[in-house]
Amino acid sequence: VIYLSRRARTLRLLGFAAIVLVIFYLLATYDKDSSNLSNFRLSKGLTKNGQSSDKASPQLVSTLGNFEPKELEDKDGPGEKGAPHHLQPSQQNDAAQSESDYGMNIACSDEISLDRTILDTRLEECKRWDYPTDLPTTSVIIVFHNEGWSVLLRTVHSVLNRTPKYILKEILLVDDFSDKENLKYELEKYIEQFDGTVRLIRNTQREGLIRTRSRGAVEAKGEVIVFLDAHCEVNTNWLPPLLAPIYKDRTTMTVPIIDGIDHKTFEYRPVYGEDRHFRGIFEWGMLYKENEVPERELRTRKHNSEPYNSPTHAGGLFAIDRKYFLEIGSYDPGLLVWGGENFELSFKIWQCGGSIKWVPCSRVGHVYRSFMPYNFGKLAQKKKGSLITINYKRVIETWFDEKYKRFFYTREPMARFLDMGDISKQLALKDRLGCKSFQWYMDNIAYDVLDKFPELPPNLHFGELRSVAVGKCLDTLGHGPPSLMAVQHCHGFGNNQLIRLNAKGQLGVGERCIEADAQGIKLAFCRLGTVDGPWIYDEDSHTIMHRVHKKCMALHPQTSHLSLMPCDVNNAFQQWLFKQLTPK
Ligand code: UD2
Ligand code: MN
Repeated sequence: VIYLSRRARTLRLLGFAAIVLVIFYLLATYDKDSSNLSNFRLSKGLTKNGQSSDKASPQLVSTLGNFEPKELEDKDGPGEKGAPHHLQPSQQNDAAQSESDYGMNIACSDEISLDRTILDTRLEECKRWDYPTDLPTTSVIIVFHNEGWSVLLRTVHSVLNRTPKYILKEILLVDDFSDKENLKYELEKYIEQFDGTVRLIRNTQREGLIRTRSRGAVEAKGEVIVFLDAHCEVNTNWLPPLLAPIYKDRTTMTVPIIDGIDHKTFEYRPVYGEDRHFRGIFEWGMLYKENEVPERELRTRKHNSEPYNSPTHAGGLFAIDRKYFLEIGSYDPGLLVWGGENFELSFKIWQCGGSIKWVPCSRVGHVYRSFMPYNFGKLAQKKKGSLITINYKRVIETWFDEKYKRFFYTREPMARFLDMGDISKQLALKDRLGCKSFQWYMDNIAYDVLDKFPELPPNLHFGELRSVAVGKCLDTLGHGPPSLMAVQHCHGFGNNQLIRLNAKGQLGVGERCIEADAQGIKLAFCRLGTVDGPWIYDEDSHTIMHRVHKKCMALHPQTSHLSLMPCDVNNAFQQWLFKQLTPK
C-alpha cells in the first residue's frame, strides 16, 4: 500500500487534470486539423505557393458551405449503385440491334432507372471541403445527335438530382439535327415536367458537335457553362468543386475526372485507383493521351484532393466562365464536326493567359462507345480520317511554333497536302489576345510531353511499302498491337498502309511501330520515350534489314507470312519499294 499525503494526492489530481486537458487539446486540434480542408477561403490573398491566382477579379466570400448531400439514397433495382445490369437471353436481339444503332446497349439502359444511384468514387477527403455559397449560376449544356433516349435523359436526371438547385440555372439541350422519332417529337413534352429548368433548342441543319457547343454557349443564360456529352451520369456533389476555381479566377477552365460507364452493362466504374492522378497530354499525331501527373505539379498542392494543372483535356466535359469562353472566340468555327477542338481550346487558354485544372473531387461517368455510330453528314463529304486531320492541321497551324509543326507533319505526313481553309481570323485572334508561344507552353505547362513523346527525327521515307515480288503492300489490317503485319492489295489511301521510316531506324504506322520477333513481323506499341528502331533500308538492294538480328524482312512465297530471313539481296521476296502517296 502506498500512502499518499494530502499534498501528494492534490498533486496527483492536478497531474491527472493536466493529462486530461492535454488529451482534450490534442483531440481538439486534431479535429481542427482535419477541418483544415474547409480552408477553401477564396478571399483575396489566398494563394498556393505564393503565386497569386487572383489576377482576375477576386471576390470576397461571404459564407462557405459544404454542399454534401445529407443522406445517401439506398435503392435496389437494375443497375442501382452503378452495378452492371445483364439482360435475359431472350433480349439479346434488342441488345445487338441497339449496339449497332447507338454504339451502346440501349436495351439495357432502358431497364435502369433514370434516377439510379451510383457509387461515390471520390477520395474520402472530398467530403470535407467547403465552397463559397455564392457560386456562379450555371448552364449545363448537353449537345446531342441521335443519342439513345434513356441515356440522354439519365444524363439530365443525374444533373437535376445531384446539383444544388439555386446554382443550376438551366440544363440546355441542343439537338444537332437528330432524326430519331422520339428525339424529334417527344422531347418537348417530356421536359415540361421540369418547369423550365430544362430547355431545348434545335439546329436546323447538322452542325457537328463543335459548332453546336459554341451555339449552346451563346444561348446559355448561366454565368458559367458546363459541357457534358449526352451519355453521362454526374457523381455526388460534382458541381461546386468545378465552380470554385472559376469563382476564384474567371480565366480558369475546370475539368472533372471522367469515370467509365460500360457500354454493354452500364456498370459505373472508377477510372483510376484512389490516389493516383492523371492529366491530359498528346502525341505528335495529336492523339489524346493521359499521363500520371508529374511530381513537379503534385508538389504545388497541399491536399491530394486539390485541383491540379493539366496541359489539355479529353474534350467533352468541362466548366468555363461563359463570357470568358466567348471572349476567347469559343471554338474556331472552321473546325468541322468532331475532333481537335479540345486541343484548340487548351492551347488557346494556356497560351493566352488562362489555365486548365483537373478537379479530383468532381467525378462524372461517361459511356465510351464501341464505335462511332453516326456519320459526319453532308457538312463533311470527305473521309472521317482526313476530316479530323484537317481539324488538327488548323489547330497546329494556329498554335504551334515552326519546330513543333515539323513534329506533326513528320508523324502525319499526308497532312501537308490537306486543305485546312482560311485561318487568318484565328491568327488575328491570337495576335489580339497577345498569346504566348508554343515553346512557352511546352516549357511551363506541357513539360511532360517530350519525356513520353520525344522530338521526332525526320522521315527518310514514307508512303506505301510495296513488295517487289508480289506488288502488294504492307498493311496492319486495322488490327491493334500486338499483331502480325500482312500484305494486301495496295489501295493508295495510306491509313493502314502508310508506313514511315525515320532517320533513327524506326518503322512506324500511325502511332504504332513495326518490330520483329520469332513469330514474324509485328505491329507493336512504340516504346514510350524513344523514337529509334532497328531498321535499315538499303536504297540499292531495296532490302529492309534488322540491325540487331542482321536479317531481312521477307515475304513467304506461298503463305505470305512476313518474317526475318537471312538477307539475300537478289531475292525479290526481300525487296521493298516505298511509294509516296498523295491524298485521294
Ligand atoms: C470525345 C469527347 C467528346 C468530343 C470528342 C472530340 C469525352 C468524354 N468525349 O469523343 O466530347 O470532345 O472527343 O470532338 O471527352 N454530337 C453532336 N453532333 C455530332 C456528333 C456528336 O451533337 O455531329 C454529340 C454527341 O451526341 C455527344 C457529343 O457530341 O453528346 C460528343 O460526341 P461523342 O460522344 O461521339 O464523342 P466521344 O465521346 O467519342
Ligand atoms: Mn462521348
